Amino acid sequence: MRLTGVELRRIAMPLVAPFRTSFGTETTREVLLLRAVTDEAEGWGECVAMTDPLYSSEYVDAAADVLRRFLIPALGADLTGVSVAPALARFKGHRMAKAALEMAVLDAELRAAGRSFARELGAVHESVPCGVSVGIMDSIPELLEAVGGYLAEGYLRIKLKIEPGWDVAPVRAVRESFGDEMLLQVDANTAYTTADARHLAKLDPFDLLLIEQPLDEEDILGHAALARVVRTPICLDESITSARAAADAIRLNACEIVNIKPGRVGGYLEARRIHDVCVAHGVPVWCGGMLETGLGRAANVALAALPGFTLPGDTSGSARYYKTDITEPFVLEDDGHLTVPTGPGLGVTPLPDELSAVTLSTEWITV
Ligand code: OSB
Ligand code: MG
Repeated sequence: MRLTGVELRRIAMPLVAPFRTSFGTETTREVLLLRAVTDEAEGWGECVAMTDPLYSSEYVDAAADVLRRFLIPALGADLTGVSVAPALARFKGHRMAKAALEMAVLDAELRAAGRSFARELGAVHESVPCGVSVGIMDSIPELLEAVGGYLAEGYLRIKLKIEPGWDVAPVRAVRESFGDEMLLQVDANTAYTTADARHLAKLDPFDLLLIEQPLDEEDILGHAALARVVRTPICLDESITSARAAADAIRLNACEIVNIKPGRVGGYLEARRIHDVCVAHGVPVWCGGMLETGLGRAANVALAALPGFTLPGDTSGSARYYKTDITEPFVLEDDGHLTVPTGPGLGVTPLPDELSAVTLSTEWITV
């Protein structure tokens, strides 16, 4: 396949409600989209880097810069999806930028061949069970109302964002209000230290599925030490930057469960390798999210249909974040599942009017 060039497009999508985590509050999702133009088809990539480097070191302006100056020029005209990562390997880091480029090229290749992401990745399910990530709120009544609303919509698992000062009380309130049957987990986004181990053990009585990334992303041994004090299974998100990092964390007993986010690990192909490593070790995985538009959501839902994804992911419907998506929206079925797209490539395409309504700028990079 011959690559002609790549369009970088900045969009700004207003959120239906502010989304607060331990690292900040989002009201608008700024996204960098890529459109890879080849002689056979066009493909779309979505970069999950956020406006500020608060979740990881990456941020959207840096992703655009590294793509424009280094990554796109390094591709060469003749390529396929699997050739992207090796061509970019000598550039350190910038996994979210690399993932977006690989996604766009892979999408072009699969659209041209009439194959879906799901089939290409090895999906074995036609639909996937969905959870929802619930931000930090100003009060417990407000939280209970939000959780009640999501349960009424059919979400099968609730994830509460936590931080020091918003942990045991909201978890207790949600557990007591909605019962022992509900699948419930928490995500700290690195907000604690090993000195908080005894405090985090106070979450044990609430039968959480997992606690996600309590400590710093580099603190693998700290998570292993914490795992010896808390009974709730530890799941890593930020720390898992590659299949090798996943294998190391598992070997060091730093996690019992892994959150897989393709952007964080450099692409869907590396995400599949993490899935394979985890399956080989008997470690359950689930698909994380980064407030994706319908493009990234389509690919995530395909990934989540692989056999090792045995826990519901943060693969919510489009309406969780956006009143209007840039593709046909993903809508939760009554049973709390999303249908895995089966069309060529991502199986969804941006709607021209919706896309132009949120576009801030475009830039064409010739290869
Ligand atoms: O830690 O999983 C996270 C959103 C942005 C950055 C990091 C995280 C999240 C979420 C929401 O928890 C996931 C989603 O619903 O897309
Ligand atoms: Mg997380």
